[in-house]
Amino acid sequence: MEKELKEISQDIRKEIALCKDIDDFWLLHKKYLSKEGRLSILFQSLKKLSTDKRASLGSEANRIKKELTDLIKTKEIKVDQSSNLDDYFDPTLPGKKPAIGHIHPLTKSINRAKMIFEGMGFSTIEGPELEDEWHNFDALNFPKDHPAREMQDTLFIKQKNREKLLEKERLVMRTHTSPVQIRYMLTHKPPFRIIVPGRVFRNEATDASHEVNFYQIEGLMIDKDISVANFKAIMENFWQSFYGKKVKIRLRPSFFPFTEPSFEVDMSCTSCKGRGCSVCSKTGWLEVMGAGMVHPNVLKNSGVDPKKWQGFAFGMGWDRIVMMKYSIDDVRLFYGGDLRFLKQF
Ligand code: FA5
Repeated sequence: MEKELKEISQDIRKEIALCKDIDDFWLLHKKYLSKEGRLSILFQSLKKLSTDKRASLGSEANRIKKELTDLIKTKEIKVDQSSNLDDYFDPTLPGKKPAIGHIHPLTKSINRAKMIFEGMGFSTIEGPELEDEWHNFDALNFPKDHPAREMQDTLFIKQKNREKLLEKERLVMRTHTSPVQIRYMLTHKPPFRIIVPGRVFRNEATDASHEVNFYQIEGLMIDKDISVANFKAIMENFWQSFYGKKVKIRLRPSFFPFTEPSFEVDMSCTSCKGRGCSVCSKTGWLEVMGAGMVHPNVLKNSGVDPKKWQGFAFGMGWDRIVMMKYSIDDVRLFYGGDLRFLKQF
């Protein structure tokens, strides 16, 4: 019995070292100190001993039991404090609100524009931001070496022996979404009714209404008998749905190599209510889009017979359209990453 008492004492000490959490200690208690535990069984067998032996062995067994119980308790408290405090979960505390991002105002409003145009039978198409000169200029009837190519402040891509490359090999950051008209017409059969939202790039100085990269939404509608009247009707429908009210616009004759006739659309500046401010360069009007009837050369370059098909195209300066919706007084706010601005949408 003395031997067994010694063994129990050694076993407990070994097993304590392996205890990692409260559950392990609970099992240890059960194994040695509970009613059916090894120590309790040993105490029961003491009864069978002679009075003398029971007295000496009993007091030794009691001493070991106390020592082991204290040891387990001390270790148990240590493990409890070190391992479990961090994991402690108080269900009564109010929860932490997770930080959730939200859609950028330009993307959000592009999604709205897509819905409106899709309701009028337009499909949404995308094209590459890194474009070649042929699609960005030549196919759109920009004369070769003509200053019109420079009118869009092009960002040309550095390439080895660039001057020896063909137009289809020379790369630029697309200056407008119009090249996607060509890509679409070359690969589809008329009639066409598409919009092309996307980012465009220009090498120009920034101010309240000019950015180096900004968004455009291109539109193209080609059919047998489309006229400027159709353009006006589609745009009026769009403005009405997008702004939820009538907006004041004016059409000015203009020039684009890819449309004839061409015009530009100005909108009464909502930032200053037409009185004149930095957004509209003190004119009370902000140019929001270019448009016109698609030039026959552009249709020919895209494999479409201009004798059979005709229609209009437009390119909206999307940032400015959104600025007019929310009376935003600087286009650069869209790209500054200032959460105080972005959280308002
Ligand atoms: C074009 O880009 C033509 N591709 C539009 C077009 C398409 C005309 C189809 C005819 C047919 P423009 O360079 O004017 O045109 O740009 C169109 C619109 O983009 C402008 O009316 C203006 O609202 C916006 N825009 C132009 N430059 C900037 C800029 N730096 N920052 C923000 N918006 C700009």
